[in-house]
Amino acid sequence: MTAKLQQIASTFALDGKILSIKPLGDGFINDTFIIRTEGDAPDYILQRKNQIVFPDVPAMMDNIDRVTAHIRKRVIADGGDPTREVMTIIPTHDGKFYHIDEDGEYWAVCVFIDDTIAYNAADSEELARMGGVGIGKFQAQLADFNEPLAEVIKGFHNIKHRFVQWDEALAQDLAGRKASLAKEIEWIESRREEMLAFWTKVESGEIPLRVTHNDTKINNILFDKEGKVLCVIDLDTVMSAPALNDFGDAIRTYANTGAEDAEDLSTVSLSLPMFAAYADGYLSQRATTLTKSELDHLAFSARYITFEQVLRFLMDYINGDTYYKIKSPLHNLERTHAQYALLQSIEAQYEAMCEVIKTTTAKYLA
Ligand code: GN1
Ligand code: MG
Repeated sequence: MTAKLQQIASTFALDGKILSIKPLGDGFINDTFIIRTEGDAPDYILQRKNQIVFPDVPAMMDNIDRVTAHIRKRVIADGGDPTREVMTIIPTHDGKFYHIDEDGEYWAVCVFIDDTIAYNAADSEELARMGGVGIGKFQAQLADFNEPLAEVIKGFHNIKHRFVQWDEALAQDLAGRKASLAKEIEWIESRREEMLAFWTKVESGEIPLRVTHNDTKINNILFDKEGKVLCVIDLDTVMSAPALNDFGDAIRTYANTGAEDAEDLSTVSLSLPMFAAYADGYLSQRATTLTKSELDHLAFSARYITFEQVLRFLMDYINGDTYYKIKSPLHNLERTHAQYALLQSIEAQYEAMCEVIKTTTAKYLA
């Protein structure tokens, strides 16, 4: 543990003496450490927030503070365990939810919830179903949260905004890679119209805004030993957005038979049984609340979010790898290809996915 990390950690109001601080996990955005403490005191997660991605960390932490306070009340009212079923963020000694170090870097701390499992991939339909229940419940807990939330990342899942960034990236061609990417660029361009057409339904209000997580990939959820969702973590991107984002982004990970960055593309496809299992769990919590238009676009949301992810990985490659952390020079291009293989598999099974949503919705509306 470096003296610097120790000094940063000590600005937060932690219980117990710090034993060690070590790197944890492999997030694409922030740097994450685990603080182990002595005796009965909880352990903690310390994160250096990525300022390129999150330009207003105080506003982000304020979102998280208010949203977790709201969920905590609901958990208590339902007789749950507020120390385990919602994230607890820890203030500094002077009462802020972030610390700025001498280099101008932002840090935040939350309690580490032990005896939980985080998965990088769903390994059974039961787990996928439980994941769907968890995100459905999370959205339900926030259904009556009516305060405005800061837009921590401008146009995060707004494809119209993503195309503005995309056009700019192509025009600038910062890394000089555009010429070698004709095929991949066509993947994006050929779907531009249908994706923008969907966004007009959000703009018109046909698809409502709700409080959503916006990054529901499977490793952002803590499961208990029985396979039930205990707590939804990584709340950095909680914002007002279409609820569909959370469904689509979950399908992108739970129902992918391969890895997000698989090099062997034959391993990548959408598993219809996993899709059906997640949809069943999610709709068990949400079918009676979502509008008809939302329900009608659930299957499409998997195409939408996966397409957006292809665009974002490719755009980062075109920009010279400035957003996502990469493990090798071609990593963003490999991610692009692997997510595109998933998108093609989703498109090929789209009618069957729509059928699944129809029958599952009918089951819960009956
Ligand atoms: C990032 O923070 P993390 O690693 O859970 C990204 C998501 C992407 C995901 C791709 C703030 O998620 O939007 O879908 O990588 N988060 C942000 O795996 O950009
Ligand atoms: Mg994460």
